[in-house]
Amino acid sequence: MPGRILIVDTVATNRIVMKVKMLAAQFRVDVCANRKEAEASIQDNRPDLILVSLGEPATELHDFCKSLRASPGTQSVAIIAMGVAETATARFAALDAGADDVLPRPTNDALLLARIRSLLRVHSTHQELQLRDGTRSALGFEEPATTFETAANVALLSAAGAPDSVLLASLTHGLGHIIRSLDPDKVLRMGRLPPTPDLFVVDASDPDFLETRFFGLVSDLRARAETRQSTQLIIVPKDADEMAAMFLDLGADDVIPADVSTTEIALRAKSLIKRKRLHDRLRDTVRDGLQAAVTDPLTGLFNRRYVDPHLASMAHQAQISGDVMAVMMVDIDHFKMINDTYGHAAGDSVLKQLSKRLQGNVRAVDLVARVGGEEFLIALPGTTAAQAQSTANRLRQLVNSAPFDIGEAHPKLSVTVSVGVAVSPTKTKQECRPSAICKEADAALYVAKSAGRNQVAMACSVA
Ligand code: GH3
Ligand code: MG
Repeated sequence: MPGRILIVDTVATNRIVMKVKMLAAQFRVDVCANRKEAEASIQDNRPDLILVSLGEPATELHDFCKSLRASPGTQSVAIIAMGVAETATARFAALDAGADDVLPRPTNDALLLARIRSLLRVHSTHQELQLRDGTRSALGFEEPATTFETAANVALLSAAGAPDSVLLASLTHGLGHIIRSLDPDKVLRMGRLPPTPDLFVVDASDPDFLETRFFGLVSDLRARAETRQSTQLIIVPKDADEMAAMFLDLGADDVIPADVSTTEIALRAKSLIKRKRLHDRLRDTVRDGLQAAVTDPLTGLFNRRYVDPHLASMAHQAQISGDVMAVMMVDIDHFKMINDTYGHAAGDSVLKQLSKRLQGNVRAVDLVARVGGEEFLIALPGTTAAQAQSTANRLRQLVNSAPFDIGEAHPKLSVTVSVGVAVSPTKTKQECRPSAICKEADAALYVAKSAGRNQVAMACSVA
């Protein structure tokens, strides 16, 4: 995983040693001796992660972290603070200012590198989600309304089955959420854990316990579709750096030794939940935005924007397999009259019901899309002209056979459709251009309309 690391250290030998380590691990490295230099360097080359040690007074470090977090350009950059005084208060203050982790000196190299890899993973996920969100905005979709924040779901998994009561109490108090205590073996056996926890706190601090059992648990939670996006905070025994590194490489988001204060554990849990929520929100926004981009809000069918690339890939498949594909254009007859006579709402209701009838009576592989006001396109892969003609007639009769409900104020309404059908060229003709097939289907629809409506017409090339 390539990444750009900025080393900020007031001590020259520390800078050199750290630079050698980072270069050996294949990272791109920038080095600065103080905050001012660092700020200039960040302007030129934004790092993915900052390894910072600014000595005393600690306020310099805190101010630096806070300013990075406050700026939109650097708020997601990972920060590891080093050389922080080894007291609970000093560690807490650095984390509270915005550092992602505080590592003591001298550092265990395996742990430091595992920590960096883990933070870079999160950083790149964040960047990717932001990028996609940017694309969503660029496509012109509105910002989503901010939703009400519900209580987080936290699960505590403890080796001994029964949770450490002090830890449970401090998490409950510190997070203000209800914590579910679960048996790790049961979690491994269970297929589902509704509701899916936002955060798993795994208490692996009992030194008598088999760590491999927890390694399996962490990677299993990371691999399952249901819990893949949940965050994981692992509590390991004191001085178990190799174990901590292993957990991070298996996908844990945060690993802390058991001797840190319970307030620090709660603070770290809180920031993991916050990050998970932010990522969930970005993911939902992107998904909803993309969905909105390709669907018609009235009928829920795909729209024209979706049809073009879909037809292109269908045509490509048809060419490879030598199969034919068919395209139908379906248009409601005298729809304007429905609107004029019964109102626009009645027209909308017909459009919705008709969409359901069409969608419910084709195969799962067929695509039904609304491509105009009262015009629908149906693409049918692997379908010959004869099969398409009979499907078109079946759909036409299905519309005509049962009247449409347009509200209590009006009697049920009989509706008819006209259909134009075209198919792709057969194998011998080779090229299959979707736009040409659609054009032929359009022309056939025109023929069906001219011939009196409520009928199916085949394109000239297949008639
Ligand atoms: P033809 O049999 O030749 O297809 O005639 P038509 O009346 O169906 O076609 P025309 O193109 O003259 O009129 C289509 C009408 O569809 C006009 C337009 O106001 C209406 N329309 C387009 N989109 C919507 C919509 O979303 N809801 C409603 N209720 N009406 C729509
Ligand atoms: Mg019409």
